[in-house]
Amino acid sequence: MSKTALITGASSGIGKATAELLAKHGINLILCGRRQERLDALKKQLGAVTKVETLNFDVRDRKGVFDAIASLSGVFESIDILINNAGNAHGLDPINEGNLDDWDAMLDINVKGLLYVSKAILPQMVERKSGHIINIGSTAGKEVYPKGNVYCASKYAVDAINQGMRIDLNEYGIRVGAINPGLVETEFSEVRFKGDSNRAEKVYQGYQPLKPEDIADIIRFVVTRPYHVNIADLVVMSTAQASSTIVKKNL
Ligand code: NDP
Ligand code: 8X3
Repeated sequence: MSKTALITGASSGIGKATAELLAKHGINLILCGRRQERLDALKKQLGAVTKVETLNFDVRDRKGVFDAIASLSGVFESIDILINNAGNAHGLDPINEGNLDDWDAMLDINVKGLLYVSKAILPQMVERKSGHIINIGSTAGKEVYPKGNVYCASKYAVDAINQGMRIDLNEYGIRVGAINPGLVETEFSEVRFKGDSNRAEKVYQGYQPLKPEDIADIIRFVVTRPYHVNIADLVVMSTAQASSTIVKKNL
């Protein structure tokens, strides 16, 4: 029987590329995000290949998260794979100049949102004693970089939650692992720099960054391993990148 995966942040970047690839593997998809028109377009595109449902909620909205997940029925009710991907950086400022709304957004979305979605889905996985959770962390959750402060803190939190989930869910046979990408060219920098496209483009100029499809391919690898194999924590960077701050240009 086909598995069902719920992907948060499926309207763009890594989440969208993952949906496109998992569809080719016949995995039923629950695509989540706030931009319904994008989710609808993706559903139309992938609906010919696999079964697709969309859920529109802001991961910050605790009730919205639980109501949306409770509304699922049929093949979408039982979720085998949860991909906690929704998230962004907001701003890039020294901590003394940080914007409080940016800090709230990053902690509420990247940390609390991931927890809300997980809490809404975990009871069914625990009940069935099966499931696979993939948390999208970041190299920013492994190494703090200048002005990264609160975004890095949110991704260090994802690292801790990933470890905590794996420990607490071990007795239920639920697989938990994180994928921690370096620089991936998506809408991430557009969001970080609040629509300043010039500044966003510069982040990915002069070297070959990762593509969202590269991360999707790793997620595909992770979810297609035999049950006894759990990829617990994986860091992946562009060959041009050696650390958060060392990127070889014109490689
Ligand atoms: P994108 O900006 O392309 O995608 C972000 C996704 O998150 C969108 O689908 C967006 O959907 C969703 N999202 C954002 N805020 C919310 C919210 N409040 N509620 C629900 N959904 C939300 O960025 P990426 O694909 O690059 O980012 C995906 C993940 O990868 C993030 O967790 C990011 O931190 C992580 N990452 C990214 C890296 C990069 O260099 N790009 C590197 C390392 C990690 P919508 O706006 O429709 O709600
Ligand atoms: C995204 C990668 O280096 O921009 O998590 O923080 S970075």
